[in-house]
Amino acid sequence: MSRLVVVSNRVAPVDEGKTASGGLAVAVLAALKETGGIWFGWSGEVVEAAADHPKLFNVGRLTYATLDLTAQDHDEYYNGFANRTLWPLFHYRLDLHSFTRRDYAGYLRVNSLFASKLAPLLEPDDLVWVQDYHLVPMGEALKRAGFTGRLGFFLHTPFPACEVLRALPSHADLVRSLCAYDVVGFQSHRDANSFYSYINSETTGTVTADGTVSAFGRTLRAAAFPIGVDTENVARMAEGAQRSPQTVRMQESLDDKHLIIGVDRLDYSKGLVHRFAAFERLLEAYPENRGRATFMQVAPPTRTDVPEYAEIRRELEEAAGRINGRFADIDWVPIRYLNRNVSRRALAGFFRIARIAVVTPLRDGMNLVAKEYIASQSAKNPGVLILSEFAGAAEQLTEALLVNPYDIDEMAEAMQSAMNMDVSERQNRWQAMFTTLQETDVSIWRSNFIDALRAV
Ligand code: GDG
Repeated sequence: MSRLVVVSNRVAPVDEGKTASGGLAVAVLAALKETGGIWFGWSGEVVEAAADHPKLFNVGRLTYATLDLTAQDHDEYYNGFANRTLWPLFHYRLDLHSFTRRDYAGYLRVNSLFASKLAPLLEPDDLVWVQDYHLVPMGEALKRAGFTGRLGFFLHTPFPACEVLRALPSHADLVRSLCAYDVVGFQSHRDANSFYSYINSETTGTVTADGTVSAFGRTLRAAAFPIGVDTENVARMAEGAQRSPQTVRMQESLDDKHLIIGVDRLDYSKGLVHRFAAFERLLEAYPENRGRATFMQVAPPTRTDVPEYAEIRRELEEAAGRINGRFADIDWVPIRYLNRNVSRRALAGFFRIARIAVVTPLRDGMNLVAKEYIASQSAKNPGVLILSEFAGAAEQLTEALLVNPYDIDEMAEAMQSAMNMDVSERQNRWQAMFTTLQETDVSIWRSNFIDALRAV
């Protein structure tokens, strides 16, 4: 069987026996262990002078290969073009999107550097699977470095509508380099359709009904491959975690109030400011919820070198302080705002006891928190998911209370109906979504993509 080679911006080596933390890491590791292979990417280290060769580290049949970045590469490729140009653009934030030729050159340079260091490790029969927006030009660069085997790419973020993408000065190069892959996967049909419409309107290429794209002298398959979670595993962890000391402590501290939970990396795409405003509106418009609902937002900081992230953090601290100042009572604080990471097991326990999860990004590729929350519920007394229609997950989890996150009143109304929803409606909605998650879990995502690549 062909080896699998996964390329991602970050590689998080884990010793055998320990569990990987994130959804992607779990999915990728399982696949790599099955076929043997390489996981290649940035080590996470910023150094003065980068080494000539990747650091190699073997665990069984799997090799981790990592490169360090210089401060200039990190600044231009990662903080610059990836996180200040592509990330806001792909999340429809033209107001936050900035473009400089310097950052763009850094992005292309690091992609070429990665390709030149990976190419000598490859065999012609390998399946190379590149992950995410940091590495769009990697496939083309690998071809330039002499690799002739099969190349796949998966985009974890949304793919924006054509008119939004056109704001990127190098949009034509970006799409041309996507077309260098043999299989390109998107999170949702909406994203795949945005890609097709770009091909149809901005190039001389064509798209057939089954997603075969012919453009720039290449033929490739582009389609939706919605990522999932390890449903059974999350469900088992949540069931076990409900008796853990942290969950018990949380339950006791709630003092019979309903828990409303939000869990997101601290990122402006996640709609946190709007969400806080909606909770405030709930307390204003439906005062019976004062002293009856506690909203806990877990938001570990990320990308702290990027100024827009410091700004969103400031805005949220201000909102939490103001809302708590306005409504708190001697025995109840409306918002618990945790600006730090919580262990996976503790999160699973909190999901299990939360009556409502609010997952209301302004845009999101998929959103795994929505899926983890559903997987964590008990069948007898499940909670309610409030989900943004602009998360990729909304295409699958249609039985959630779907909301427009820009409509604060609508979100407050959804919280109010979730607070009062009877158990049979909660069970019906949950059962339908749990079945969807079982049918589309992360192992299915991974095997669908790899099968498509193998079939090339
Ligand atoms: C990108 C796309 C797409 C969060 N806080 C803590 C914590 N988390 C975990 C969650 C979940 C993961 O991080 C976040 O995944 P999301 O899907 O919600 O969002 P992104 O990080 O933006 O991921 C997204 C995803 O890639 C996969 O393709 O769905 O659209 O933006 O697993 O539980 N985990 C722990 N402590 C925390 O405090 N342990």
